[in-house]
Amino acid sequence: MPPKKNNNNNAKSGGGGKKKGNKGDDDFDAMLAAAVKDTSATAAKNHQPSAKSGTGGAAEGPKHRSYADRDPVVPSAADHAENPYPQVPEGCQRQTWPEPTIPVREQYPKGNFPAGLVTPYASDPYAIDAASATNDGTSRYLSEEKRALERATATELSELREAAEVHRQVRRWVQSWLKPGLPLIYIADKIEKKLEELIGKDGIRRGQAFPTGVSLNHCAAHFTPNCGTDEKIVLDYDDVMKIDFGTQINGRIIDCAWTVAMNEGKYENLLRAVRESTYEGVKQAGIDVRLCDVGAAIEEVMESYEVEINNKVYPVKSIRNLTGHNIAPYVIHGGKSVPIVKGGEQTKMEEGELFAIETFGTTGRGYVAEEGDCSHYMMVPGGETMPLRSERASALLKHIHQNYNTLAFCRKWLDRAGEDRHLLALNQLCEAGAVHKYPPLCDVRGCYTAQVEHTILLRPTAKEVLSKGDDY
Ligand SMILES: [Co+2]
Repeated sequence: MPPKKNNNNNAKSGGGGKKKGNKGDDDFDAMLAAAVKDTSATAAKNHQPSAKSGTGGAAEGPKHRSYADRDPVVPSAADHAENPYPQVPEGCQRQTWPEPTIPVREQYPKGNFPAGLVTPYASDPYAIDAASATNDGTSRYLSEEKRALERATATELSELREAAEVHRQVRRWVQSWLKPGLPLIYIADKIEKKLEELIGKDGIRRGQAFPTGVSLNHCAAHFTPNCGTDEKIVLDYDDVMKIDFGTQINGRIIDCAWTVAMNEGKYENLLRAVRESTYEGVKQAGIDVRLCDVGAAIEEVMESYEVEINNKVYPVKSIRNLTGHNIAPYVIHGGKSVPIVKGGEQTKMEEGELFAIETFGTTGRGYVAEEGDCSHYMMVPGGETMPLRSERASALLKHIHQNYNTLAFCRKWLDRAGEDRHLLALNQLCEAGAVHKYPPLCDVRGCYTAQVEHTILLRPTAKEVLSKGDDY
């Protein structure tokens, strides 16, 4: 999920949201901790199981029923011949196939979740000081001090790895049944339901980190169907769809996305361009690396591609007003942007930071604007304390605070939770500044956009590409 687009058409990020200084961060952490505490108290009460599709009865529960509930249960077994999930260590349970059914934490009862791709830093600024100085990027790994720091963040790392494993398993399953003709809302519902099952949904402690993006073609990001007319949109054979969903455990977020084209051959070079550009960004990222240098390297790879669609050759361009970003606890966009073109900020990446490295390629003009009805929203930190005149708006804000806090949410989720007819109140919350809207971000009509995104952790001793799988 990319940050809110910056309105300037150049890459220089104007975004004022520069929070520095640890005091503010500490206050914010305390606030979040308090929020988590009171949410969990009400979580059991608020948790409604989805409505059963009973025959003809006046069913209780949410009016907008999830499409995912209408599917028959698929029998599954861990030793299924085509099971793509990895074998697991002794004492763990292998995931089932053709449908994953075991919550990931039950698979790994000792908490030994699989690591992502761990790579040494390409250049190690501390290598010269280290006793074992070898400038091959391994000295951080050998440093006692750095290894001690790792132990201090073991819980965070374990939560991130579990969230990443849920992402890998959900997406691997999605890839097995995606086909043209499926309504986008059905795809999003199925992803969300499976995610909740595998992560062990628990209020805002465990669950989805933001709405499931299923943006098509010229739309690059921030589209998910609203209930109503959007339910009619189906995936076409010739569509290019960005599937962008996030998982989170105790606010530790995995933000990871890929692009699907049923007519894969037609868009092969566009898909390859974003994949290779993101890999380049991941490769460049590191402690003390300047964000502008990552952007320049990404753009160079992106621009080395062209794609021929319907007998016309298009250069692939980076979308210059979309970026990657750092991630803070319960906050998807932590304040730093990772550009995907040259000319960005000189700010450096720092030890311990979590980054979403995402690149967007396009056959269009190379920048996006807001277009169409909004589905994505997010409460601003502290937004729950804003005074409001309307009672309906106050009640909605309370619901948002309890169920999403500062995580992004979508209108469909409000409907399903019984908060239907919310649009007026939601708009009032936006006008009051308690909630921000994130409308679909689109390049010019008729063009195609693609995205690949991974979440990486700049660990003291090594860089870990947490969300890396054998698919991408
Ligand atoms: Co993102």
